[in-house]
Amino acid sequence: MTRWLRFERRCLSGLISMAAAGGTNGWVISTACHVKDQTGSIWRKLVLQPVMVAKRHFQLVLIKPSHYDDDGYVIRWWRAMTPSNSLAAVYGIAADCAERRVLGPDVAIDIEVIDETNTRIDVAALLSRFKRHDDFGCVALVGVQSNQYPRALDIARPFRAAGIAVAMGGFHVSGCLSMLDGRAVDLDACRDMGVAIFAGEAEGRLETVIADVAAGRLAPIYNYMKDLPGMEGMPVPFLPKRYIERTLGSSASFDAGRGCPYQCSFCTIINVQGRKSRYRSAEDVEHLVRLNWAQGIRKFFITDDNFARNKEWESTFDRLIELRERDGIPLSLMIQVDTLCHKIPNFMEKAKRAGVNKVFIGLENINPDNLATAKKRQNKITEYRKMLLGWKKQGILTIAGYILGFPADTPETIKRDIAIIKEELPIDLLEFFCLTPLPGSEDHQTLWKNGVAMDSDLNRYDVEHVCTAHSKMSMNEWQDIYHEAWSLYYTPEHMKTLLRRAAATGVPIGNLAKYLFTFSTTDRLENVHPLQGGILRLKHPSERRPGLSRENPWFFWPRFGWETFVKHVILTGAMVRLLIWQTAIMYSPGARNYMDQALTPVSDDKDETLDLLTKTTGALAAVAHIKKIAELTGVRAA
Ligand code: B12
Ligand code: SF4
Repeated sequence: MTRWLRFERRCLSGLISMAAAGGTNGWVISTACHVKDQTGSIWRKLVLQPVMVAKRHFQLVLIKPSHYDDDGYVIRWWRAMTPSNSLAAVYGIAADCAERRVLGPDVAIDIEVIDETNTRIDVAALLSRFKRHDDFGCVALVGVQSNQYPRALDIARPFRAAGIAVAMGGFHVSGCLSMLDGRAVDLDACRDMGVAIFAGEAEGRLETVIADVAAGRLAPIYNYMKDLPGMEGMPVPFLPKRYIERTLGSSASFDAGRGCPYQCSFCTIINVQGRKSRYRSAEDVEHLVRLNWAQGIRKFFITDDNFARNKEWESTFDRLIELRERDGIPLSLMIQVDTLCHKIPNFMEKAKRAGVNKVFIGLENINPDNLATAKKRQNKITEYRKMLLGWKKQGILTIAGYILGFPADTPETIKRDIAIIKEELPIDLLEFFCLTPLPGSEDHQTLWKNGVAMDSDLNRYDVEHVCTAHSKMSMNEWQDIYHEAWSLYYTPEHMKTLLRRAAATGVPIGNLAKYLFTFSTTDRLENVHPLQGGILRLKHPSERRPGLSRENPWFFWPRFGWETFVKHVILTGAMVRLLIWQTAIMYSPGARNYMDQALTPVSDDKDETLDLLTKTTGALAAVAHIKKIAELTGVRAA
């Protein structure tokens, strides 16, 4: 039976749409899609099938693995910092399969979600659950990155030993199949264990995997790398509130698009998700916002690596603006953009109106020679101040990513560059990464083809550990300067300056103080990147990496308790200090008029004398190049 209904802005899910279609008691959606008619109206086409009482329940357990810390313990928190969009994306697709009863009208699909960064995996309970259902179902290891691959295999092991089907997807397997020979790096471990490898994206394909598991014919490999699906009308990322609440601030996530036109050599994304912009429609985005708002969730991390290059950025912002301004949904958004986004007319203004209050910028480095070696020529350091001041004008908090270990970097130049950034660039938060040959990137492929030594432990490919040699620094020097970078940037003096800049530019000062708290303490106290951080680190002796000795609980628990206590005393001190600074700055009489070099409006002549543009040969060349263009065209760079 087919039903059509005009796309209803307020419809929350397929089932509510069906009710609007005139009652569907006894029917479930078999397929659903959006179709536009000649008048531009959008219709939702529903193909219904009769519902039957489920005779069997297929168990689909979605697990997003974490990885091991330097002591070999799984990184897990009471509340993790950020939600997993990979889980939300796969859950959305799985829920759609369940709603459509893809295994037949009398087979239900029960979905369980485990994000290991905030939930301990109870293998015994899961195994007995499978047993209750005659082992009918599978474990899906979701969004597995290279650093999570060893842990993912360790999770798979007991399930495979019990004969449960296991499939794995995500950036490691997809990146390796896209750039390497199909066996590297360590993919044979999956084959040996009988874990199915899924490369590519699950939209439109997950039901094949589920059907194959149900029929007992799960293939060793599903490779869709050459066939990336369109995103319009596809099931949207979604997680029930009980899972979202396990992350700080109860923020949900979605990718409004995938693909990036640039060609940075360290990037895996372009080789996995492609360089063509694929996107969800504004209707899809509205649908997912309403689904979340219906469960009280209004904060979203839009995970597109570069939302500014999403071809539908404007229609997406326009729809979000409508939802916010017309329908009163108090949206709060974080987006990721490039350093040229300020050149897109209306982009920043619409971002503000749509509810963006945090923006992540891939700054990467301030030495043009470094950017050129990484093929990141689109990053123009001469534009950095204009772009950052543009965000400041909107009162939006900026977070910039900074990569350490490019060819021209040494500990001394890194220290100098961090000092220049603090003085001259109006960035709120800076986060550091080590340049890493991630499997799936061009850099990795080049080293791999040339037989250059790289760390064989994938657990360390978390962009925090040094994984290959550098021509100007020893590996130890590089690793040390990575950790030192955090304390060089987050000094008490600079944190006060950042709070003063926030008070002067309308950036929410309380919000900034919260982030300063996390960014200034996580690497130092927890030895992990803030993106992998959270509140209250949890550990269990049984979760130690195989091959490392299991610690005696009589030593383990007292030590763990003491470490936790000491850390929290230090954290309380840091929090109190930030609160005092924040309050003092907020109520100081001249707070709104604070001015420093970084906040000074761009004046091309004066900017030319900044250290940012004079301390490296690359910077001098960039300025000379701009002057030459200005002379030739008679126009100053906008
Ligand atoms: C948002 C994001 C985050 C968020 C959320 C994590 C998440 N995975 O959702 C946060 C901030 C927490 C984060 C942290 C980190 N991240 Co991150 N992150 C991203 C980003 C920008 C988007 C992720 C996303 O939503 N993708 C869209 C989803 C839908 O794609 P997907 O995961 O590939 O899933 C699809 C398919 O693979 C497939 N699929 C996936 N699993 C399965 C399973 C089965 C069974 C099947 C059938 C299909 C299937 O279907 C999905 C839907 O199509 C990616 C880059 C990117 N464009 O993906 C980097 C990326 C994944 N992150 C990366 C890294 C390194 C990290 C950190 C280690 C950094 C750090 N040191 O802190 C941490 C790790 C923390 C953690 N616990 O995951 C790297 C991984 C590189 C690699 N090859 O390993 C990436 C690729 C960025 C990069 N630098 O290249 N990250
Ligand atoms: S801009 Fe970002 S997503 Fe695009 S290629 Fe460069 S690193 Fe990758």
